[in-house]
Amino acid sequence: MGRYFEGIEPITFAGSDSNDPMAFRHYDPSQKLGDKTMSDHLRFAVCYWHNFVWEGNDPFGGQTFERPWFPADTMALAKQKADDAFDMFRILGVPYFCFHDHDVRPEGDTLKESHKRLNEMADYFAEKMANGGPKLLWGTANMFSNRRYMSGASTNPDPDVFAYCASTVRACMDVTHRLEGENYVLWGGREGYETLLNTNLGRELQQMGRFLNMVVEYKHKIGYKGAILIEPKPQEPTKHQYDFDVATVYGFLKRFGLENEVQVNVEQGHAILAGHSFEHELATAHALGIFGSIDMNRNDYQSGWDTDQFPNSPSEAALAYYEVLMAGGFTTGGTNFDAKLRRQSLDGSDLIAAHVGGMDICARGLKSAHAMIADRALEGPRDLRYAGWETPAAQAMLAEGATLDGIADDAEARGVNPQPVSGQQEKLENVVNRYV
Ligand code: XUL
Ligand code: CO
Repeated sequence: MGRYFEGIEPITFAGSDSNDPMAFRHYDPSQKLGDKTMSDHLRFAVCYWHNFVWEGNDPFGGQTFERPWFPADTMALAKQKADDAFDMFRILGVPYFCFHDHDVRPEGDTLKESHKRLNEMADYFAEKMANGGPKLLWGTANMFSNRRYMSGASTNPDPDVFAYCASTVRACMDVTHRLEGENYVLWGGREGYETLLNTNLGRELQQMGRFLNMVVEYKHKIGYKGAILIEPKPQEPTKHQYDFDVATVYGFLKRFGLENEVQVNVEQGHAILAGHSFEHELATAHALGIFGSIDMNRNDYQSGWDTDQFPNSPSEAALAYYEVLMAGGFTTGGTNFDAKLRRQSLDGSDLIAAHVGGMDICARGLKSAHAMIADRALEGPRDLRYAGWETPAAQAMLAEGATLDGIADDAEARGVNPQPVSGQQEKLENVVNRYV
């Protein structure tokens, strides 16, 4: 049987004048920005699930895509799917990929059989990865699709589901470790509730905290050096998810003593669902010291759903990479496209073109962000805005030993009478637009 992407040539950089839809106009992997190449800054990853598992269904209709490996319910079809997936990774030239256990192997009748199949697929991947294939950005477990998880994974009222999850996460962490995955992600798609009427919220949070502590202990036990990442999302599939947003996750980590062990994988679409901007979530993660990685897929602003679309806004990408660079750039993290086609985009070439456009938008955003930082275009005005705080007298107000009484007495003695200063928002928006 022929390969699915047969006839599609590897994508190359053609420069910004090119009108070839199958070429990069901005993403020049070896071009240096500062001391790193674009490829090292962006660390692109392609996700397995939306590209090779999702069949094009929506709440009102079923499969629209036809792929030669569907339904991938045998190991032979799972391997055919892997062959085509790695062809796509090679065509795009991405350095990383990501997968859930459920994406890559058909589920077995027992836990043990499922894990055996997962390990067989990991062997298959290992061979391809050793032969020039991409590396693993992160591995994860799908603990949300099967009906056993309908009432939660670690937060389930049934302790046997908690135990089932322990076995599943152990198997997925082992495989991620073996494939030298740089991160292990936990997205709590069912860790929340549909209605408080049947939910003991306090108990469920305790279960989730205990579970995450055991995940971290296991990481250290097996000597896994990658990062553990939580992926916040406020709702969908459940009405309310406990990992609502970055700030909520930070509070949860603090409560369970995990703020130095676990970071966040921030997804643009999830930020939008939470009523935030992507840059808000990234700046919060940076400020709290838990920035890890990003899922670079936007939402439609009108639908209110998690539409997982490829990024296409240069200014949104610029503001996102601005925050990524301000956080010091990626270490173990990267730019994962947790993005899917629209269900009318039927062809293999649609899959490639979608990633080409997404990678180009990110590269364009990165270039703008890098230039804004190099020129201190925002940092200069920002420093001036806070300059008053750099004086010894102002710093003393924040130091240990300062009291409300002392500061109040001093303010009254000096007769302080602060005069408002312009925030210059429009001028700064104009500055950003110059770089975009
Ligand atoms: C769901 C989502 C997941 C995670 C991995 O909204 O983003 O695909 O990225 O489980
Ligand atoms: Co995601």
